[in-house]
Amino acid sequence: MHAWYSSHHLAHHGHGELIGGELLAGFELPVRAERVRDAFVAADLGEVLTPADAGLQPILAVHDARYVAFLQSAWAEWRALGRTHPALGMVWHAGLGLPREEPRHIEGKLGFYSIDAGCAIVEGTWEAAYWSAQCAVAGAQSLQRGEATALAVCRPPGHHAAAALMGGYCYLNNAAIAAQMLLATHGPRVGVLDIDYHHGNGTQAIFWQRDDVFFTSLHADPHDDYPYLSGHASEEGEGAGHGHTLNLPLPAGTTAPAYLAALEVAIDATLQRGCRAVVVSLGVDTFERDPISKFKLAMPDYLEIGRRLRRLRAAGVPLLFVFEGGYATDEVGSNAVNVLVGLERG
Ligand code: SP5
Ligand code: ZN
Repeated sequence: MHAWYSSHHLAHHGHGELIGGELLAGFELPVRAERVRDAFVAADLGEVLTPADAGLQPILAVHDARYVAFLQSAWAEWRALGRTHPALGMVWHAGLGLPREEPRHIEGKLGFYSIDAGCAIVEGTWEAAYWSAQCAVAGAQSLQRGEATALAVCRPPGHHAAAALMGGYCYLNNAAIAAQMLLATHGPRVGVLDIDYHHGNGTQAIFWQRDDVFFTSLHADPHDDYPYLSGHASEEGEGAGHGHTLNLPLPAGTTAPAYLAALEVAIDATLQRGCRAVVVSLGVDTFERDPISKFKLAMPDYLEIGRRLRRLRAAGVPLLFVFEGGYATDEVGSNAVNVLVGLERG
């Protein structure tokens, strides 16, 4: 198996985060992706490769062109105001139900293109987000060449980003970009299995009205945790997409037995829908010592998650793992890679 990694992610750093009303040092740190890459090497699972530049096309197949242009120019526009600190919006559109026109002022744009205050923009944010997406693109291409498994060591993560919205540390939806690509070779239906602790609201929104991508997510009950506004079991997709979204919210304090039972439900549904490739949004913020989460998975549980995923492999379904959340920096690498070890070695 190959892991796709780009050191460009290091350019996205030095920003804080609004936590409980205070601007504090953020949790989404560069060391996270370094740890995942290092653990992949240490586990001797395969080669770490640097993605080629596939350009904007695969990104624009999922994201609005004006949103992408905003991400590219946001830092320069912020700097033009004389500011050198990270850019963070303070004005939210928040569904007034009125017509939406793109603001010209950067303060307006930051809000217009955000679901929350979780996405500060620094000088290297676009560079990092672009290459994070390129890792996912290269991972999708691995599967398109016939490989059974690949890992995209994406950072920043992606599953909270929608077609024209950033949020929750995410700018470009790496998993959605990969799933969209895989439709061309593995259609008519591709799955996204999101096992990050948080609901993959951006991915859900992107595929909400579509029947060609089946989205299923295990996550904290939105009554307990971020993103609060979505992730209920009652959300099943709309129009042609009805029945192609499956949410499995779990309570605070969830441990392996309940988690693995929900994972089996998600795997069953993915097979039942006839998905011919699956993108796994691999967040390991379900870990018991994760600093922002309330699930209680232990290190060996990640091996077991991988073992359970063997059922997809046995059905001939290739798997692309796309790194998402996981903030316990000492264990994030081994937890993420243990999923792959469980899959490969049982
Ligand atoms: C990709 C991903 O995992 N994004 C997560 C975004 C979560 N944003 C909300 C963070 C709230 C942190 N609460 C901290 C409680 C510390 N005790
Ligand atoms: Zn998360």
